[in-house]
Amino acid sequence: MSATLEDILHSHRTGRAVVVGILNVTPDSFSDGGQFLSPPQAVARAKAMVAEGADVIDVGAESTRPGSDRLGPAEQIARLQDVLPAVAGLGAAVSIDTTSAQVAAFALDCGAAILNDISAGRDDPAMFALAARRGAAMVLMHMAGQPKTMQIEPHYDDVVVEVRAFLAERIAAAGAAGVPAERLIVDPGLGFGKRTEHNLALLAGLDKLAELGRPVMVGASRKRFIGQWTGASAPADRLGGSLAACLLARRRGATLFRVHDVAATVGALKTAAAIENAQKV
Ligand code: HH2
Repeated sequence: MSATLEDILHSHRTGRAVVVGILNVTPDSFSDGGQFLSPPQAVARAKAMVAEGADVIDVGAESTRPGSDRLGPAEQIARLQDVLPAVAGLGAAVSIDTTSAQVAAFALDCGAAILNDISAGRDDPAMFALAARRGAAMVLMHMAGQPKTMQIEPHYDDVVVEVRAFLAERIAAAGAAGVPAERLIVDPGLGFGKRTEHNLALLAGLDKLAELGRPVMVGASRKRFIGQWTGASAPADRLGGSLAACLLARRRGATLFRVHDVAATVGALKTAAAIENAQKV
């Protein structure tokens, strides 16, 4: 059974693992660009991920890979309009990966329940007001800079302390705009203005982000740093590292896992849970 929105928003208390399947309706995403740009392919992909056990389908129409240019709301909506209504009818919660309140409002009208904003409400001042008005849940992600330039010499004195302070400040900003903390999920934004050592420190320090009292989402899936130890240059070859990151993130308190490989992730999480809950015999 897919998790309900309330299950998702309570997952940090119950420990329920929530698998978020990525649906990139884009020609240029770093891992699967162009594979799901046509609406029938996108909807088929969403159906397959739900059958594999995804609790949430995170739909995005704009790639935010390092070096990417931003895409306007009208272009995003054009890519989404024949996809979102069908995906919203599949039984999993739908999240919209956008920083535009106009795109987010369109997605909510189509049945989405979660706004996944990689700018944490900074790109578009109307985003928090929309979430407040419509009672939507929201993912607040940390990003240093903008996708175009974020990988040029990222620097932190203490990445875990700084990301945590940023997320705390954004939770407060959301609250001031009328979005209650109970509707929020936080995300360290792996790969968004971070070098490998920053990504590793954040994965190792997720318990410090969990102390914010909100569910923590982690998106390590197939990212470049994941290929570093195996030499896997093709994103699709980074499954082993993606699963390792996911299981260790869970150990440190993350409960939402944003992934490309849903079946493998569900299997890994279930196996790890069985081992952790093993009885003495
Ligand atoms: N990563 C990407 C996009 N959106 N949202 C959250 N909350 N957390 C993430 O880590 C995250 C995200 C990048 O991955 P992907 O969507 O596969 O690639 P692209 O941006 O090239 O479409």
